[in-house]
Amino acid sequence: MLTSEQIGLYHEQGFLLVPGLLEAHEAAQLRTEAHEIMKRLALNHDVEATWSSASAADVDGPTALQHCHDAQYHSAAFSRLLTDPRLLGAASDLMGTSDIQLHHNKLFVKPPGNGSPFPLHQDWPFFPHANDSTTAVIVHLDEASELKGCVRAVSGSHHDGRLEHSGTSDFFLSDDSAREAEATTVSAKAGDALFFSCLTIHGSGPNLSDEARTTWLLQMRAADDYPTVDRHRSPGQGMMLLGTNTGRTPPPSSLPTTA
Ligand SMILES: O=C(O)CCC(=O)C(=O)O
Repeated sequence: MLTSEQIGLYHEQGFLLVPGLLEAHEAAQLRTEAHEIMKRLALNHDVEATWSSASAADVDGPTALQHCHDAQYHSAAFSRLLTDPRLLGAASDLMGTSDIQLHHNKLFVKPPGNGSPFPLHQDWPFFPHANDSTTAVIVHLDEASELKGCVRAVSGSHHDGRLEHSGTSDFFLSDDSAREAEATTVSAKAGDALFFSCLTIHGSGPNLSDEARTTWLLQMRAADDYPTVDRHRSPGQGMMLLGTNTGRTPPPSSLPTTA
């Protein structure tokens, strides 16, 4: 699915933007679904997901971030996306396995003008796994420029291994100021997919534009990896997205609740 150059770049950088993984019209349809889900949810739930540690120096007043976890329980369009062969073909090339499980997925809408930033972090503390195989893909459902608060990532940071994080529900890099200057912005178009490892330092800026930024984020793991802490359960976790189950995942109830 991917070229050897793309796979090599992923291993070098710890992230890879795959342009045009979805057609523009597919991204546009999913964007409409995402915004309709968010409107329905907002009638009944709090959809706010700004990190307690987020601070947006450039925004006057509070920032906002809408989220919806487990999007496949809200629209079948996202069930289909979960097993999209283009997405999983690329994931398989990058993860080096053809047996891939769902960890969780979520929609994010960063509203115009005051969309919340994400502080720099690695993903592993949110769901520690024995082999750190967990890999994310952000599918962009509309354009993500620097002004709209696109992702920023530190190239090569996955080679540093597990770094110390602060926080209890959201985990952010303890020593983020040293890494801020190293982060590069990864702007994307609708339909582009950004893959990154759970060890890659990343975050994103505030949305200062006049349009929402809309993304769907899928977290996957290799089927022969397993959680070491009972943290971040979600419905459908462990579902085979690609290949077959090698049967090692311990039940969450057998795991400690802290690392
Ligand atoms: O989509 C973004 O802006 C960043 C999301 C992110 O860093 C995360 O969910 O771990």
